[in-house]
Amino acid sequence: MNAPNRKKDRLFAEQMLPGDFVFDEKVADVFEDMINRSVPGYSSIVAMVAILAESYTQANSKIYDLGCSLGGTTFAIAQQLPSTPCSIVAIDNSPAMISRMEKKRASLDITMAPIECRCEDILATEIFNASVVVLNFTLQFIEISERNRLIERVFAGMNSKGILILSEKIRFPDKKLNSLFVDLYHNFKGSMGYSQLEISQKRNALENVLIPETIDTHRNRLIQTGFSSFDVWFQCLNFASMVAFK
Ligand code: GEK
Repeated sequence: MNAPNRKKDRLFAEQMLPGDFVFDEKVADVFEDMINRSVPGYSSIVAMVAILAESYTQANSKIYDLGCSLGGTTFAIAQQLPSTPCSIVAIDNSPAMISRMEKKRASLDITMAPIECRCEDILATEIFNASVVVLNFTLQFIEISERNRLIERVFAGMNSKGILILSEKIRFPDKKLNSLFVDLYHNFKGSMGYSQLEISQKRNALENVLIPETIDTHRNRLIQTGFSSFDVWFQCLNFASMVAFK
C-alpha cells in the first residue's frame, strides 16, 4: 500500500515509553504516509475540498488552510483553482511541517495563485477577506476551551457567502455505537498495515492531544457563531467533513 516516494510511518512500531504526540521532525518526515494510512477517505476528502474551494473562491479574496501540515490540501486547491484572482494563506505552528512545505512549494509549478506559508499559531493568526477557510483535521488538536474563540475569529474574517470546510475525527453520542466505530477504525488501521502495538501506542499518544467532538457539537458551535447553513458532506466511520456558509 506504500506509495513509492513516501517514507513509511513506523514511529510507533517499537515498544516505547508513554508520551503525548507532537508534530516534530520525525512526524513531519513520515506524515504523508501516516495521514493516508490513518484517515479513511483522506485522499477523497482532499480532492473534494479542492473542488469546493474552486466553486466558492471569490475574486480578489483569500483562501486560508489552517493547520496545513505539509500542504497536501493547499497544493490540491492551488492546482484546482480557476483563473479567479486570489491568494492562498497556509498556516501551521510546526516548524518541521512548514519548512518541508516551503521546499515543496518551491519545487512545484503553481501559476494560479500565490501561496504564503506561515509558521504561526492559528489562534493568533490574522484572518481577513476570506472566501474559503479550510480546517482539515486541525480543530481536533485545539483545546476545547479555545475552539469557540477560533471559530468566531474565522467567521469574523470571512466574506459574506464564504465557505468553511471542517474535517474532523468525530465522537458518537451513543456509547455502544461509539465503541463499535472505534473498533472498526482500528480494524481499518490494521488493514492499512499497522500492527496492534502501533495502533495502541498511537492511540495512547493521541489521547490527551486529539479530542473529538460530536457532529451536533460542531453544528451548534457553527450555527451559534452565525454561520447560516451547515451539513456533513462526507463521513466514513468516525471521520467526517462538514461545510458551513457565512
Ligand atoms: C492536511 N490539514 O493534510 N496552530 C497551527 N497549527 C496547528 C495548531 C495550532 N494551534 N495545532 C495543531 N496544528 C492537513 C492535516 S494535521 C491532522 C492537518 C492530523 C497543526 C499541526 O502542527 C498539524 O500539522 C496539523 O495541525 C494537524 O490536510 O495529523 O491528523
